[in-house]
Amino acid sequence: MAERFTYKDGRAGKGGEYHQEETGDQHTLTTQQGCPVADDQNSLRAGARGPTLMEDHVMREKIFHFDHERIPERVVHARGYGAHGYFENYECLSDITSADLFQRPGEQTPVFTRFSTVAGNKGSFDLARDVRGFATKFYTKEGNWDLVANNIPVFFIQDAMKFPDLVHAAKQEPDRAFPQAQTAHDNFWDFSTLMPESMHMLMWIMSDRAIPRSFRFMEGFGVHSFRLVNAQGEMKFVKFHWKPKQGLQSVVWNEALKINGADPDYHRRDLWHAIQSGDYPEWELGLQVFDEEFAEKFDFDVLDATKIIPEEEVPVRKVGKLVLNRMVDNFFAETEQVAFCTQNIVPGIDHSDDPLLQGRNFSYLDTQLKRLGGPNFTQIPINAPKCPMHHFQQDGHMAMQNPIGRSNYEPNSWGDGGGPRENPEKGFNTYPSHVEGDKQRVRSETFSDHYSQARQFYKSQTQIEQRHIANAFVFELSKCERLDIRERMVSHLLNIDDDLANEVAKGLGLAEMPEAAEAAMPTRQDLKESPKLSILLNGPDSFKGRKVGLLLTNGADSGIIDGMKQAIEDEGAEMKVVTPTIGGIKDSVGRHIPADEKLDGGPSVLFDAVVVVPSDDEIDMLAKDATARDFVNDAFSHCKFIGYVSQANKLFASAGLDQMLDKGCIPVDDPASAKTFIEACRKLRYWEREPAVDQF
Ligand code: HDE
Repeated sequence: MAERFTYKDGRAGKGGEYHQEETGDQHTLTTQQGCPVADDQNSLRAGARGPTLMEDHVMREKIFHFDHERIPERVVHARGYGAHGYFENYECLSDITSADLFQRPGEQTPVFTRFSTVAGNKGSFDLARDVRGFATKFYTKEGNWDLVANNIPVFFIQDAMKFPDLVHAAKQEPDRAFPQAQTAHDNFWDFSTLMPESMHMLMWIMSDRAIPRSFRFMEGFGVHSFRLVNAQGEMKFVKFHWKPKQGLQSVVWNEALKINGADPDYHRRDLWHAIQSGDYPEWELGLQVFDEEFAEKFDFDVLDATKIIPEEEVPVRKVGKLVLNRMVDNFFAETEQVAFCTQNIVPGIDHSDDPLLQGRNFSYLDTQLKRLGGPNFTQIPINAPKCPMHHFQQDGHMAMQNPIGRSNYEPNSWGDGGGPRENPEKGFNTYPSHVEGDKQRVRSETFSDHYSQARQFYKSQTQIEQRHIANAFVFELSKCERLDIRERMVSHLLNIDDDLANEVAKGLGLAEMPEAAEAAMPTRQDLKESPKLSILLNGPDSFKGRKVGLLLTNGADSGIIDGMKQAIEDEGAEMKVVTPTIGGIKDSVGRHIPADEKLDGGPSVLFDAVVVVPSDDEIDMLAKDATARDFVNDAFSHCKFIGYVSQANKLFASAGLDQMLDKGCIPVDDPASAKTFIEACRKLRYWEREPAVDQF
């Protein structure tokens, strides 16, 4: 079919049989039926001030279509952001899997990745305290493989049967329809404290993992054990990991609250901006491969999605990299309509009997039927495989790819050999694992340790991170109206770590310490710490890809601006100029420096580090300005590195910081010190400051 016109970049436009050359027109507005529109401003009326006529097919069609623009949002993970890219193999993995995409070193497979928050509605803010989805569709030569992952390696529940309850409890409460995009309310904590299996996950979502600096700086985890099967039919279990090459980074909670006000699209904007400016984010695909023998002897059940296998016990083998390098052309068509599904797997990869995974295999397809309106959503370009397809599935709503010819059943004897036919060699074969047992509704005894890994996670964190976890529990539980729910959580924490329980009890002002919760199994004290679970121990030691906000006034020293710009660029970071008005400033040599943000639209929470360069002439004004004071106060209390020239001392004094300046506040009066400043920023935050600014 010929397209009526193409866009400048060669994409096909809307249209049918005719080329634009034939119609000679690609500018005239038309209806969906292709009828040229003469007037798009006025509906058809009987008289200039009379009623609109039913006959107005142009207006009726326009409003009819608008009325039906929305489709149901995802029941969870509604707010998401996606990008295209590729996955490239480092090596051939034929020893462990026959999956075609893993056979040839250097080969690239196209992918689409969608990141998301879980609880909030589509229009909610990005920096909710929440799990992040990290779903990737690999368009392989043997069909689509979807790795539908999260940025946390465990889950709240062990059996899919509890998923609706979990999601109901986490989302806004049904009578009042708030709070939006947050777990800080009674229903969530009521449910989770009644479900001890959620304890390990609660530690993760109370940690800084739940407030990532951006999608670019977080890990991804397939969560469940999957299977890899090689050409000889040998099976190994595997856990999938994504490791960000940019390093791990999170924000602090007070910062997250403020970012949500300053830029609710903070994560979206970050990904958009990085990709559009050619700074393509990369993740390495890591495999934790283990066999049945390991599974038998491991401390926990590898089918229990509330458990990890520490990387120190089964190292992560990095087998390739994911590069995201192209934003979508149209958000709705791609990011909104993409349909990930755990049941989309390819020969060489298989499911395990994890009861959560088994439930997921039903849920995704089911929910997508409703969301996308019929069984043919696999024909939407973002969902369609890029490999050849031959099947006899037909008809249904919006069927776009319709078979030609007479045969629509298999076997048949029409045409050349009567194909397509099944192919036992090439086709997907389920791994023939041996299972037997009575049909019953039970939970395996091997799933009953709910506290040991929660403790291991907590113990593996640095002191700063441990304090963030305690603070997060206190914040969330302080939003619960019911005292008994707050107490119940502390009773669980007593089974995890006494110090943590005490900190939280103190933070909540509990009059008495409750009894420890009854535990199905005692908490193991002997699990080794796993440093890989800490964000701070796995930082990038680089400031690449980060942003520095330069607060400038008229007359700011040109040498310092230039030196800083150079040092920032040399590091692969980015400089953003913040000035009192959006018109920018004139620096000390009269040069116009354009602004990226006006001061009140560019608070310091939007930057990884800040530099304050006022002039003698304008420092008094700046020191009186409440927004400027917030700028430095927030940067300071969020433990950011602050570069400053001596004029800024007046601003620090009016912000009440002059007596508190520490080694994270670095004078940059000498242009050569810009380099030292940026080198210091590689630590990302000056955490040593935190005890001084966090008193409760
Ligand atoms: Fe999901 N999940 N999930 N989930 N999930 C959905 O599918 C579900 C779970 C994850 O960007 C839904 O198309 C059940 C774990 C991501 O489009 C739904 C259970 C993990 C996304 C669904 C889980 C995930 C979803 C909603 C427990 C990490 C967003 C819309 C048995 C490994 C994908 C949709 C995207 C989305 C069901 C648990 C990741 C309702 C029943 C564990 C990243 O089908």
